[in-house]
This record gives sequence, C-alpha cells and structure tokens, in this order.
Amino acid sequence: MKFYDCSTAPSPRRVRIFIAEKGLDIPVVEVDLGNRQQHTAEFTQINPYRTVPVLQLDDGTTLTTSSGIMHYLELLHPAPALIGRNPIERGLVVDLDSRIEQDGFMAVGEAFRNRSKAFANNVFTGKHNHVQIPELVGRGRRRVEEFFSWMDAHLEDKEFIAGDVFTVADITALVTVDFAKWIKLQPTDKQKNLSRWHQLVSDRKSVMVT
Ligand SMILES: N[C@@H](CCC(=O)N[C@@H](CS)C(=O)NCC(=O)O)C(=O)O
Repeated sequence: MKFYDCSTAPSPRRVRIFIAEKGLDIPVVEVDLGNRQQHTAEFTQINPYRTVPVLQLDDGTTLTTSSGIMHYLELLHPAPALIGRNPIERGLVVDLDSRIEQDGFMAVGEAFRNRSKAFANNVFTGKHNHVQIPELVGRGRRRVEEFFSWMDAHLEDKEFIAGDVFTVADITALVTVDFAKWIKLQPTDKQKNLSRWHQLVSDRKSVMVT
C-alpha cells in the first residue's frame, strides 16, 4: 500500500490524522503540488483526477478521495472506531462529516481559490481549467463565518462533534478551521464552544505530529 500525500495541503492532512489515530504505518510518497507534480504523466497515470490524497493498494486499486480512503481503512482496521460504533452512529457521523465538508471545507476553498493569483485559471483542484469569479471570495468568507457560528452552537452540549467520542467529523472540522487561517478567518473570542473544542482536538497526539 502507498499513500500519496502533500504535507502542506489540507485534504491529505485529513487522511494523515486518520492514519495516525489508527496507529498505522503506511509508506508515504510526497507529491509536490507547488511544482505541479500532480500534472505530470507519471502522476496522472496513478490518479487521472490529478489530486491528493491517493491510496494505492497492492492489487493496483487506487482510492482518490479522503472519504473513500478513510472508509476503506476503517473497515480494514476497525479499532479505534472513527466512523461510528454501530449503524446509527455511523449514519450520524457521516451526516456531520458531509455537512462539514460541504458547508465548511468547500466554503474556505471557494474563498481561497477565487482569490489567490496562483489559481487564476485553475479555480478547482484537478484537471479542469476554470477562471476565478472574484465575487465568490466574499461569499465564501460569509459561508465560513456561518459555518463557525453553526459549529459553536452545535458544540454547546458536546465534547466532540458527534458526541462523546472523537470521530472523522472532528478531523474534517479541525482541518477546516485550520484551513480557514489561509483566508485569515478564525473563530471569534465569543465562540467559546468552538475555541474549547479546537484546543482539545489540536492537543491530540495524532494532530500534533501531522
Ligand atoms: N475531495 C477530494 C479533494 C482533493 C483535493 O482537491 N486535493 C487538493 C489538495 S487539498 C489537490 O490535490 N490539489 C491539486 C491542485 O490544486 O491542482 C478529497 O478530499 O480527497
């Protein structure tokens, strides 16, 4: 098995934290996104979508999204459970994780990719070329602020996002809050629940080493 990673990018960081929580040792291949290594013939043969993370299995199968990789590893290495301990928990964790990815992670990406000069003709990750729409920077930022408000209210009566145990939803949310630093947005001092949770999850060993 090989894990294609980029140590500075947020999506593969989700998988790195997941792997560390499981205590797995998977050989890593670093892909230099800054130097456009994802567009080389060698890499596009591995992942035609030209993104990381990628998990390449020993039989040649490749998994090309954070979610697909984490679900595969969860079934292969069930302990500790990170995507629910029973059917109801699994449904709820995936529900929350999808919402966080859509309303939080994608919103940060919208603000970031529509602003940075590096992505002028390449606003989406992957192989398709689309130009930026500068109006989406402000909209993305507002969506992130709404996401932070939702998180703060959601965490009022919970230690972790799905309740009393750390799950993949915490990983996606943590990576999202840290990704938001790239657009200079952070939880406000008034968002006490969000700040308390962010400190709690940032102190985990799996997060500190990734
Ligand atoms: N939904 C995918 C997104 C993967 C993705 O977009 N990865 C980014 C790094 S965070 C990438 O490979 N970017 C390459 C590029 O911008 O060309 C996942 O979570 O795996």
